[in-house]
Amino acid sequence: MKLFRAGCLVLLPTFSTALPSRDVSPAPVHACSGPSFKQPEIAGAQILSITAREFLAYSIPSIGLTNLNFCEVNVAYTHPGMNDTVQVQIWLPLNNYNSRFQGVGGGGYAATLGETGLGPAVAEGYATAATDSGTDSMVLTPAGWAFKSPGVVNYDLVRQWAYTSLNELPIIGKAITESFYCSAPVYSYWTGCSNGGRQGLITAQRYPEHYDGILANAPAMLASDWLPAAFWGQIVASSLPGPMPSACEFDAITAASVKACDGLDKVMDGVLSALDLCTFNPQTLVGQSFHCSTTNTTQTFTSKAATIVQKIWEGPTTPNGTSLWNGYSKDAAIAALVTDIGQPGAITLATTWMQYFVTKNPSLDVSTMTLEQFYSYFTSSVAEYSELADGADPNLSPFKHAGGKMLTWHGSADSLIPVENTIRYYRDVEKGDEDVRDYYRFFVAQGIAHCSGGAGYYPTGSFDALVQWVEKGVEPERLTGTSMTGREQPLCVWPLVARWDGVGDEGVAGSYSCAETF
Ligand SMILES: *[C@@H]1O[C@H](CO)[C@@H](O)[C@H](O)[C@H]1NC(C)=O
Ligand SMILES: *[C@@H]1O[C@H](CO)[C@@H](O)[C@H](O)[C@H]1NC(C)=O
Ligand SMILES: *[C@@H]1O[C@H](CO)[C@@H](O)[C@H](O)[C@H]1NC(C)=O
Ligand SMILES: [Ca+2]
Repeated sequence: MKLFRAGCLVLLPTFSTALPSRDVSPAPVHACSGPSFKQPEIAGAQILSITAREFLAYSIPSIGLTNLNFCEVNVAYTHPGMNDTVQVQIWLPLNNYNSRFQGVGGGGYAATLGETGLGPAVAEGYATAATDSGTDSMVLTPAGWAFKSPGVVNYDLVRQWAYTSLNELPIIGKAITESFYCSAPVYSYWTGCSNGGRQGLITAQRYPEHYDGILANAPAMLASDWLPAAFWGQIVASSLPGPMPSACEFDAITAASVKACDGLDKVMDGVLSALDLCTFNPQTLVGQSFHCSTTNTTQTFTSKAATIVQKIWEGPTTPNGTSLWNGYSKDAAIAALVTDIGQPGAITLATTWMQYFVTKNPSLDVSTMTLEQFYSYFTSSVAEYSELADGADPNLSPFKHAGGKMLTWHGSADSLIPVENTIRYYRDVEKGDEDVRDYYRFFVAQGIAHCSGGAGYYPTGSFDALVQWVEKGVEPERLTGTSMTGREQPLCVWPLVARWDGVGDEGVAGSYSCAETF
């Protein structure tokens, strides 16, 4: 350790507080070898091992990355008494380090280690880290870690998954980074979507000092409510006579509602941006025919499908009809909420949530759930897990005072986590601090599905906008979204909307202003 410390002093020039540009970033002075890293210190934890190896000219074909050169460090640790093992993986760029640290998040039940998260960050020169939170990396089920013994929830591990691992991740990640480059990172960022969005938000709420900037997209927060709520369509369907309508029929209803409301935002682009103005009633379709391309047949819209869709848009209610939770938007591809029992997606996440965490009965048959049972599971879920796992504390003042900046975008057409969840949270934050936009800004990505996909406008530059805000003080007023066909529209700071100027090219962001109405 002494030799290493001495090495740092000898090899590094004095570090100024200004951000070094890439070409003057310090070359790594530390060998990529596990035993020589300084052990990070974490309260209540014990390091089990630190291993490291160098990767040269490494490729990640699935995300189109090539020629990555980095030192991979794996830190394993435990919390004595918990019988757990947590893995943190850190990638340290060898030749393009930009003096910044980036924590990356997961999806579903996975906190997520792995190259598709770390790769993009290291490609841009970030020292980057992820954690498995001491759980396995199964996205759709917590079966491997939810219980200590059959039917007994491992709350320690749930808490670790929910937030404590997110305190330890940057402590370890930044310590290893500092040890490698002989200097602490100049700026630190978080990026994540879905569970990664929730991880970012809960970090801002509980550990406000860790990051200068947090990008927390389509956050899977409020899990205690929205996971049971995702089951609502199934409950409605089984309360109505007749077979479950086909996915085709649900898709056709979504397409009809987008078509009916497309022009309310004044731009016929196949994207429903004026969510609040759309009053389309699916009952008006009943009896009309539509073409189902998967079966190449002509089918007729049914009243059952129309009722299910309407109720999914309205959101779940108690047995006496009082609203329990918000619904999904009228452009979300909600077929998956009614037809995919056993398939990847919202229903599987909701099913395993109710089996393992709510009823503690992995063989619970959700297909026979009644409205009364649904209501009882919903209320138990909220009672037991909202404090533990929701990540929806609206008090961000510690983050504000720590000088942090946070951005969230959420696709309006999200059919897994309704955009209304984030709107609900942002409203709550704003209620407590009308100056919230000084440090936390929210954007609706019109027509974007869960984290990506959809006919709408994807904000490719959102992370760069966050960096500009943190490092240069450039407040993001709008993000540029690009569709899969190359059309552009701005995403505006919520609640502003992108208003077309009525004359310019509708496919160019410059033809829009951010306004209160369309
Ligand atoms: C500790 O964890 C291991 C592996 O997960 C398990 O085999 C063992 O039974 C656990 N011990 C206790 C005391 O829970
Ligand atoms: C669909 O069905 C129509 C007539 O029923 C037929 O003419 C057409 O070839 C079919 N298309 C495909 C792709 O099978
Ligand atoms: C409906 O149910 C909710 C929740 O159980 C209860 O708070 C409310 O008072 C009920 N309303 C009526 C009209 O019964
Ligand atoms: Ca439109």
